[in-house]
Amino acid sequence: MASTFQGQLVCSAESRFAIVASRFNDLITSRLIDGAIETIVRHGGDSEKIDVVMVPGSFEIPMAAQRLASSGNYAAVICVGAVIQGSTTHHEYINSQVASGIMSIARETGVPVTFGIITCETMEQALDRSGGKVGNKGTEAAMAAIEMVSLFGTLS
Ligand code: INI
Repeated sequence: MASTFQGQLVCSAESRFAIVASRFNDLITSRLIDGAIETIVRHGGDSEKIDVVMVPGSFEIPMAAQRLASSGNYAAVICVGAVIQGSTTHHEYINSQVASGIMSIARETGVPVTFGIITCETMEQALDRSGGKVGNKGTEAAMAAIEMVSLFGTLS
């Protein structure tokens, strides 16, 4: 009989979470931060145990996430940002570094580090994905963090 392991969307009030957020496009990232906090609290977390760490832009998110994940102080690190395509290829450099940076940190530290970065073409698409008609990437990233913390709890 196979054993199946999966996390629950329940978090302990003892768990400490970090949210790393970019100030760039803060109209969007403030909505992602709100979504992430609301989700943690709705699933049993304590708002007093959530630290929000602001960085200048999405490019800087992995640097702060690395520091937080390796501190040993957090059950998970939730990254939120918004990279909106401009008239240059600047966004492509940011996107590739941020996605692979976040995955490397999670692998190196063993701490769940989740990806709540909106990558899109227009501000309208970003609004849709930050609490508008296509959901909220901050909420999604917080749910993934809660589930991974719970899953790792069952595997250790
Ligand atoms: N940072 C973002 O978070 N989103 C963007 O859309 C963006 N664009 O398009 O320029 C952006 N740029 C800043 C970048 O993340 C760094 O902060 C900057 O390059 C300094 O390292």
